[in-house]
Amino acid sequence: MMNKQEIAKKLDGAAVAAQPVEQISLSVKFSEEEAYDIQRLSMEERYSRGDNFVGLKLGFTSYAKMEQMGVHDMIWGRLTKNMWLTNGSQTSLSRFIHPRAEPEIAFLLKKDIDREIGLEEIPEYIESTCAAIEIIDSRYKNFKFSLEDVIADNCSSSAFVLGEWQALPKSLNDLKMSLMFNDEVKQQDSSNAILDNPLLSICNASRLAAKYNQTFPAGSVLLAGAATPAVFVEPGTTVRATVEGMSEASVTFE
Ligand code: OOG
Ligand code: MG
Repeated sequence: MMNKQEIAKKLDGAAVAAQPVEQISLSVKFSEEEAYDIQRLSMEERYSRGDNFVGLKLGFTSYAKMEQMGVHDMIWGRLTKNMWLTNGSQTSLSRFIHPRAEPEIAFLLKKDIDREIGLEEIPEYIESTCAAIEIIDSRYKNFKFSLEDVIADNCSSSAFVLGEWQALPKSLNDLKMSLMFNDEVKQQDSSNAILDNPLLSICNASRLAAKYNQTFPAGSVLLAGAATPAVFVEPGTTVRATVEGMSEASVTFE
């Protein structure tokens, strides 16, 4: 029977080698709380190699994502410096197992979040916003997992790209969001798909910060979660995420 540290090392090893592993929950039962411990331990492996925490991501904040993956609870994971790809850059598919792209909205924190905050407090905490691409790459075979499995696996996060930061508008509702592969629209929905209001992702992140006794420091990036289902990336694809009124995020896979 593997302990939490062993599971963390196994998942970290799968990410480093870009080789998938069996779903952990098929052989070991563990709780949601234990899953977050495993996530923290596996991220500590990365930090010990010189990588750094730069922010957090929420997952399953839209029905489209919940339905696609069969998981119906909001989750959160950690983003690191090595996951951050320069907007407009090229990256090699070989560092991933079976990457999928999703269109998101990102926020930049201007003040530490260490307690639950309400919608009316958001301008005090958020510096700016932008369009984003998240590249998810489950370390599990066939992208199959339970809620606990995916939390332990840092919520499938593997890379992200940010468009240009811009001032936070009063509302982020009713904005058309698209995911494009080489100018072909692969997915499209309204920003309302994210929690009915993408700004609520900030309140939800603050609730999680309070629940897990975490501080999300000023300067952190927050990914609000995908508005649409994720799409497998193929070689030779320029992936673009657009949010109406914002500059796009793009990355090319070789
Ligand atoms: C889990 C990550 C979900 C999102 O934006 O909803 C996520 C997965 O789908 O593998 O990042
Ligand atoms: Mg995502």
